[in-house]
Amino acid sequence: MTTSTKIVILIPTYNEAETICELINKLVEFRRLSQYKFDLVVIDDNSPDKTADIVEAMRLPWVQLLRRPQKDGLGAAYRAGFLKVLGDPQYSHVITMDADGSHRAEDLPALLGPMESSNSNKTLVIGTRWMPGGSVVNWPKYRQLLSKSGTRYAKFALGINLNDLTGGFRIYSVDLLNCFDFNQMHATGYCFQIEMAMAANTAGANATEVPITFIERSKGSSKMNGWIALEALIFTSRNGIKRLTRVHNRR
Ligand SMILES: Nc1nc2c(ncn2[C@@H]2O[C@H](COP(=O)(O)OP(=O)(O)OP(=O)(O)O)[C@@H](O)[C@H]2O)c(=O)[nH]1
Ligand SMILES: [Mg+2]
Repeated sequence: MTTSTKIVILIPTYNEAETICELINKLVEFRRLSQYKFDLVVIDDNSPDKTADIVEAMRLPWVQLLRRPQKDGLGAAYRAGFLKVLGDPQYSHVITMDADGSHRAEDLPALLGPMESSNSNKTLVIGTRWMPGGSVVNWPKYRQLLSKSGTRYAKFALGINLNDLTGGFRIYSVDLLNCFDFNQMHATGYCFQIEMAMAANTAGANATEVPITFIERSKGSSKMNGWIALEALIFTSRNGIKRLTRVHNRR
């Protein structure tokens, strides 16, 4: 760890009252033992189940809450979170993770290793389900198929050589994030993760994949729906056609 390494974790929440405490308590424990004294920003879209109040009641000085007025999708929540932390010069790296228990604090050391050893300032570390050592637990077969085929399609169409383009357990260096134009990013659902991977690829990021174990949520409810899957399909196809047209015109 260099003296300039300061990490902030972003966690978007919508109706995660049943899971957020458990995750933050795991992060408390991880932070206690870790050399990294990271901060945490929870970005909540006015969850009716009072997720934000639960976070506030924990009264942890290193945890901030970004309260947003209404549900506006994962992408918009993350963009607001990124804009907030990029305005704070103390941070060098940003970790993103889900609140529903699917991303395990236990996998953080595996992600932090490549961040630490990266010799580029444009660092991306992706927690990957679909590589040797990676796995999913209790995830229905149709979700596995959707995730794997979505990534394969996006990998081919967008020319990104990564094996899990829809997962959100990642580390970005701030130098990499500063290359992105968030005003030009509009994805709403998990398509946002594809959009971020595409932006990282365009910016020439030094990307490393590490295997993670992804656990299907056992509490609360998924925000996944048909529109979210369709959004990812349309986004990938549109940008894939643009890319292939560019490649063709260069020939
Ligand atoms: N602030 C905010 N957070 C959201 C929104 N939609 C989803 N999230 C959060 O984003 C993370 C991922 O959402 P999930 O419901 O787990 O969606 P998913 O991981 O695509 O779907 P599953 O795999 O079925 O769980 C969770 O922490 C959610 O609470 C939203 O509109 N606003
Ligand atoms: Mg989830």
